[in-house]
Amino acid sequence: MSRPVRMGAIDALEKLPLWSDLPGDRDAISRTFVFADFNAAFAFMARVALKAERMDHHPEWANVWNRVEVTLTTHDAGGVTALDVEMAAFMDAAAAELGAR
Ligand code: H2B
Repeated sequence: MSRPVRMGAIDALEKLPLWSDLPGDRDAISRTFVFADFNAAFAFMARVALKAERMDHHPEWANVWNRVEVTLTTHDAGGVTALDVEMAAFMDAAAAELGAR
């Protein structure tokens, strides 16, 4: 499968108002999701995990109880691509459905 070319965090963020440019040297975007409890946070992660497998595109993330910290970048491209925008938009929609703030 051909992989998308790098667009960079700045262009990606024009489409993703809830995301930020990851501090530091890596071309990546990040968002922290906060849910009501662990159950909602883990439901979010389960939905995203299935999406990640379908896309063959996987987030870097960490979970502590009701909080999920996400970094998206395309390792194969060395930076942010359309795959990250698609994944970020999917996460935004799933998180909204699950009542994230
Ligand atoms: N996820 C992310 N975020 N970036 C990648 O470049 C990537 C991936 N590549 N998941 C995939 C898997 C690749 O390693 C496999 C071999 O297709």
